[in-house]
Amino acid sequence: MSVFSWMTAGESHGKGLTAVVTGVPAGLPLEAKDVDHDLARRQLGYGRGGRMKIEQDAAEFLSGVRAGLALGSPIAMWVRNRDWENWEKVMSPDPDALLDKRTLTRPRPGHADLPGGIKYHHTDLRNVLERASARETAARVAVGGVAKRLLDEFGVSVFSVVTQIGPVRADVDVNALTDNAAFDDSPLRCPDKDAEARMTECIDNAQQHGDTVGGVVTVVARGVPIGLGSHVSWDRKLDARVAAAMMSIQAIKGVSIGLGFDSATLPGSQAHDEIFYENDERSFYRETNRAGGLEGGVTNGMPIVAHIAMKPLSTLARPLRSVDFNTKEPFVAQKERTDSCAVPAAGVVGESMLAIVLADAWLEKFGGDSLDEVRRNFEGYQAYVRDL
Ligand code: EPS
Repeated sequence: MSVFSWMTAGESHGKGLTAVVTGVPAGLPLEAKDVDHDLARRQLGYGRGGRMKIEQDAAEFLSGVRAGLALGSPIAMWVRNRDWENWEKVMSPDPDALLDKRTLTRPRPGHADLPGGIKYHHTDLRNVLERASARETAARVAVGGVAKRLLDEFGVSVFSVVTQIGPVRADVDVNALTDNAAFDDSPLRCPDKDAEARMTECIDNAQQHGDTVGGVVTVVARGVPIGLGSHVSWDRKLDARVAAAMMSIQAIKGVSIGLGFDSATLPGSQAHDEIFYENDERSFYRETNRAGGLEGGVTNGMPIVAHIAMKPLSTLARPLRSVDFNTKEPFVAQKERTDSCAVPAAGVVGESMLAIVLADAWLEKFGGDSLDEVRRNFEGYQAYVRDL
């Protein structure tokens, strides 16, 4: 069971999104701006569609925080959907909601529409779309903001970079990056400007053809101590927990850590990180990071490096073939307003998921009811590691 546990609720065109987080130590400084910064970053990126012009995401704390400090009680956050005003009659919880308007009966290949509709006995597939939508990631980013705030107290930073859009790969030394600042303002959050120009062309081209495009994001956490996660059981292995968290993000189809799939092509002599020792602050250290910061499910003190592959979004302006759910007649899938590329946004969501997994592992190892207690536990352990 997670120490830092959380859940989200909310539909894409409902009133808004709710997130509840438990296990946050009392005394953690927390303000809406800590969360809002990433909510705004998640809305950016070249290739986003009309919806992002409507929304201006901001979180309101409904409980668990007083005078800028966490109380130790469950934290509830609320992110309003501004688009609700356009959907109020259709999405109303009241029995007189307009159920015959804006129905979805032609499932989009790649979305949860068809399997979700069959599983839950829905005939209007909007009932699936509304929760499967990546709108839910705004609530995850709010939770990630809380997790990042905790990690920040201990000098851990989490950031991401777009390394591929469609077939265009960037040349980026991810181990040399230290934060988001250098590229957060660029259209695709990519430090390789030549590649970024070709990436935007790739998105334009897809858009012109009514198509969508995916890509790869690399998410990095720096300042992570040795010893988070564990080798002792499958469900405590931190690499597995990172992979599951990343895979749970809408439209993510692949996750790898460090050299990932490339390590399968290399001899052992080139796939691992040799061990060195200095009798100073560093103690045991590495000069390479092929493992992406994780060995045997345990952090090894190097940055965590996770790559996530996003498929092209499944709502297409020029839709694929499908079958009407009710009449069983062949049709093209339903057209819905959509983004043509949301890879930079997925990077911000990936940061949130990595921060959440790390906050959980952090509290598992150094946990206490108050921030002071967590700090004492952490500092005691760090002193032991330094003295090795
Ligand atoms: C999404 C479809 C689009 C995106 C949405 C995810 O929404 P709409 O159908 O309202 O145009 O904009 O993403 C968000 C709303 C968001 O906040 O990221 C989908 O089908 O997953």
